[in-house]
Amino acid sequence: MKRTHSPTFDMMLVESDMEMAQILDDEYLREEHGLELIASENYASRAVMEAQGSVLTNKYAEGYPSKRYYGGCTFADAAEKLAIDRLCQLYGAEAANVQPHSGSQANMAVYLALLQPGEKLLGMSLSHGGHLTHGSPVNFSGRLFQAVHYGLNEQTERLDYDMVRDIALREKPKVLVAGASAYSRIIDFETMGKIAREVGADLVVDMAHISGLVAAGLHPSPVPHSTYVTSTTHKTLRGPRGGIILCSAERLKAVNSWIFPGIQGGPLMHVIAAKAVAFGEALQPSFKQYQKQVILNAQALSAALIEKGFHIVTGGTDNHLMLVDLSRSKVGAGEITGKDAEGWLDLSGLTVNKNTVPHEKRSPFVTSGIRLGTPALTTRGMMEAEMKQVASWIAEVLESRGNEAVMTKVHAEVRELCEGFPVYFDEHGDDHAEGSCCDPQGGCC
Ligand code: DSN
Repeated sequence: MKRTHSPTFDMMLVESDMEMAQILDDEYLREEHGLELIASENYASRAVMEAQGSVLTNKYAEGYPSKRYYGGCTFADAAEKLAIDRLCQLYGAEAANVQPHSGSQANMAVYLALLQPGEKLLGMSLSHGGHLTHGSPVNFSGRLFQAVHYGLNEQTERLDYDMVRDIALREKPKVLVAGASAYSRIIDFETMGKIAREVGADLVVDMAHISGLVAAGLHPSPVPHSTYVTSTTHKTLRGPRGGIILCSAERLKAVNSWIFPGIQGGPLMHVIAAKAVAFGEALQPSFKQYQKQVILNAQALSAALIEKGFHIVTGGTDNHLMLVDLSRSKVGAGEITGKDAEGWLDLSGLTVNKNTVPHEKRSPFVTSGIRLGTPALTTRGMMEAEMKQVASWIAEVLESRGNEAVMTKVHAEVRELCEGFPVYFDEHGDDHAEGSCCDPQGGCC
C-alpha cells in the first residue's frame, strides 16, 4: 500500500481485504493527481460519502415512508423524508421521489407514467447533445416507445425552438423531452413548455447536467413548466450517484408506483441518506458561490481554448461544459479524432471524454470532439488562472499529436498543480475540504 488514508475507507478494509483496498487507494490517488474534466463528474463531500457508507446499506425498505413492506423502517423513513423535504425546498417543487437508482431509472419511470408502449416521444438527438434515454434506438426509450428527434440549428449550433415546434406539430408526440448531456447554452424551458402544451404533449425535463446550476438559481428552472423533472444527483449537484424526480403532488402517485414496484425493488437507503446530505449542502450559500465559479471557470476555459485555435460548438458556454469540435479546430489541422485526443490527454493526466459533435461524420467510438466541464476542478478550488493553464496543456498535447516526451512533461506539471489543490487531504494527510466550500474571493476554504 502506498497510502492508507483514502477517504473511502479506514484501516478496517486494509486489514480485511488488501486487494480491494489497494484498488480503491489507486483510484483515490488517480482522482487526487489528475485533472478531472469530464463534465458529468464531480467530487462528493466526505459527509456525503460517510452517509453512503453507513448502516443504512443494511436495510430493506420497499415502499415509501410510512407505507413500507418491511418492519424496522423508522430511521429509513426519517432519512427518506429528510431527503424529500430538502429536495422540494431546493427546487421549489411540490413533491419528489428520491428512490431512482440512476437518471435512466428516473426517466424510465416518468415515461412509463405518461406513455403506453409504442406511443411517441420527441427528444433531442444523442449526436446533437441529447442522451441515450431521450429515445436512442439502442436504449429502452427508443425500443419501447416510438422516438423522434430534434437537433441543433446547423448554422448557430444552438437549439432552434421554431424547428422544435415544427417537428412537434408534425409528429404530435405525447411526450416532449428537454435536456441535454453536451449542450453548453441555456435551455428555454418556458418555450419548450409552450410547445408541449400547443401539441397536447407533456413536457419532461431531464436536468441532470445542470441541476446544480438550477438549484443555485443560475439557470432558469424547468419546474414551473414541466409535468416531470428528472435529474441525477452526482453531476453539478455534487451528491452520491443516483436519480430523482420532481413533480406536482397530483402527479406523484403515478410515478411512485412506476419506480416501486414498477421498475425497482428495495430503495438504496444509504444512497438516499447521502442524497439528503448533498441536498443540505446545496441549500447552503456557499453552494451558489461554487456554481457561479463553475460557470466562470467554464467560460475562462472556453475563451482560452478559442484563443489557442480550437472550435467550441456554439462559440462558448453559459453553463458548466463545452464541446470542442476538433474537425473544425486549427490545432491538429482538423484531423485529430475525439478518440485520439481522449487517449493522449489521459496519458497527460487530463481526463476528458470523446464526444460526437453536431452533424458528426465519425462513429461514436471515434468521434470528432471532446466534451470538457469544470465542476470537478472548481470543487478543488481552481479558478480562471488554472483554466488558462489547462487550455495551454490541452493545446500542447494535441499539437504534439501525443508526443511521448510532451505528454510526460505535461503529466508532471499537472501533478504539481493538483498537489496545490487537494481534493480531500493535503500532502500532510490533513483533512483539506468538505467538498462544499469554494469562495471565489479567497479560493477554496
Ligand atoms: N453519462 C452521463 C454523461 O456523461 O453525461 C449522462 O448520463
